Amino acid sequence: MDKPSQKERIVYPESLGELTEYPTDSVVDSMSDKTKSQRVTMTAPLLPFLREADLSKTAIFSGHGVDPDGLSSQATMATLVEMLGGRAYSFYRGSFNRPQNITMRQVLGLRPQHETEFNVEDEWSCIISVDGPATACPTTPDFIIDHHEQAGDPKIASDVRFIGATAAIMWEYAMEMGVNFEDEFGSRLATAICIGIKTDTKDGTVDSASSLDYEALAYCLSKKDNELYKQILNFPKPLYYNDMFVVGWKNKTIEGSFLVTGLGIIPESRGGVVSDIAERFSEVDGIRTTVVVAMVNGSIDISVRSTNSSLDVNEFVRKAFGVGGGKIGAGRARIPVSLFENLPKELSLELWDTLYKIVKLKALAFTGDKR
Ligand SMILES: [Mn+2]
Repeated sequence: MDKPSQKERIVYPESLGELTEYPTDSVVDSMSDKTKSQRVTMTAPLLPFLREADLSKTAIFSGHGVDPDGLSSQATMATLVEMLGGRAYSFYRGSFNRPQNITMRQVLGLRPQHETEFNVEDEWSCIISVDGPATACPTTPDFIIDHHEQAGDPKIASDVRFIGATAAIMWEYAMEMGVNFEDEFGSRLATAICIGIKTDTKDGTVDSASSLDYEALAYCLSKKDNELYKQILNFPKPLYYNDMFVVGWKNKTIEGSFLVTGLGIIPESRGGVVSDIAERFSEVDGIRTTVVVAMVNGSIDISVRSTNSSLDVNEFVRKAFGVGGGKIGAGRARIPVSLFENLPKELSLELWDTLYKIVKLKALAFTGDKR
């Protein structure tokens, strides 16, 4: 199949003109019934291209870190690739440093490899990016299926819709391909998709959640393996979680509705706790924005959570810390400083003290007028 034109690459209903994004529910609601039915027939627009592509050795990449939406999107895409006669290999970035992701991997038998295992020299026939910035792929992907805004075009075609979860888009492809969700394999896949959509849409509460998210979630809930699902939802919380909560709570500084705290020096394998604590502390009565900082493997890791709708978290993170970014309500900055690695303990602790003071100062200075 010839490379599709730019117009084919960007998916939108004809009637909406040059919209480059998939209609969100508010747009869909304002459409006439005729337009709505056009939208319904426009499912899985990349399937014809995938059918034509050489999928014999396909690499599937996802986001900067490991998360349930990325894992389930990769698992669904891998299933489609195999159904189309190809072989799929999934690669993750970052690390499995969250206990729920570790449980999900184990319970569902997922086997993604770290991106360092990917060798561009191996003859890959196809590269697919799902649920993450495609520009982070080691090479320009052939296909992009995503709900994140993308900075560049793929080689062949993309399907980017600004909805709650990539897993919901992938579910649509799976339905179109006739994936059997009734057998053991299918119910495991449905379980993965459930966790992906639940997590990214925060149980349907994020503003970007769309009817496709709800439809996919409802369907997959009815097909899931309930035992596995419960195991993942009720994942065992490691002991260090409570230790870290205590450390974070003891170290906190509250100014107005801002809470800033530091967790000290922690290993990469526990790095996921930083954003979990930010999330938990921002639920405290009277607190609207939480900044949690830790030194994780020689990097300064800062996580921000906010329920303050007047605070632009992306702007806050960039202005306060000079790097990183965010989306509505959540942000992160990770400042790698190789100089800080493998220091004698005493020096590490001194360094941590100073760094924490600096982060606190910057965070509170910027937010002084927005308490
Ligand atoms: Mn996602």
